Amino acid sequence: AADQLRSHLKAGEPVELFWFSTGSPALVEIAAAAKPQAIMLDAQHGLWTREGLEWTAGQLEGRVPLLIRTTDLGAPAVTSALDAGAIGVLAPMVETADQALAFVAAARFAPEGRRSGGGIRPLKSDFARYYMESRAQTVVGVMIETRAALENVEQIAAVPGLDFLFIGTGDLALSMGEFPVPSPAYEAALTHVREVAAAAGLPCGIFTGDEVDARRRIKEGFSIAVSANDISVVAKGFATAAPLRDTG
Ligand code: 3PY
Ligand code: MG
Repeated sequence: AADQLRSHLKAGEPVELFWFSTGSPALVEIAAAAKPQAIMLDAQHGLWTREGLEWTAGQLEGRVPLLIRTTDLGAPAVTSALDAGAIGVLAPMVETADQALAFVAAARFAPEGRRSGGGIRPLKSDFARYYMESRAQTVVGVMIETRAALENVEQIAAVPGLDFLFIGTGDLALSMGEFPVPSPAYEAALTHVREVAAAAGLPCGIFTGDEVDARRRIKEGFSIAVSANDISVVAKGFATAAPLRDTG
């Protein structure tokens, strides 16, 4: 599953993600039956505990590639995500090349980086094999979602060992003063990030709210988009049950 995701990204083929914030391994299990191309657990804003990451990664192992958006840029956040069994990590709020460089180093074992070896899942059978596979397959992305990141996006995209950029549309709009009603300057910024990524040979992802939005962005040339997130799907599902109460 892991090598598939990496080769999709390398070939510039689109990847549609399911995104999870509620911290529920059960919801992920239900959603995985729909066979998404990859799953993202949001440890930054979501309710994921370390055990939740661990159990969820366990049930997806070998079936669906798992990515984790880390709580922050620190090495402990990266370590707990990858030790749990994620095959890739996404860094929130990266604003400089130095931050991206440190994040990549935390996610990759030596000689490429300085990731610490350990964790229940990596050690459970054959750590030598895990080490080799991780070096070949781990994917590392950073989010471009502030004004400062936009200013530094060329330097960030040039960081060695980076596999993709990913635009946080909500935070970017907030940071640019383009929320809640974005102007053409905001759309131009999205295009600019995508073009900078392409020039650096990197795929560019973007946060989207649903399948329609995801397809539209992929048509524009984005490589990764979010076709469903658990909060919206569950809210929409329950909303359809509400009118029944009015008929009684
Ligand atoms: C954003 O839109 O800012 C994100 O980080 C995606 O949740
Ligand atoms: Mg964000």
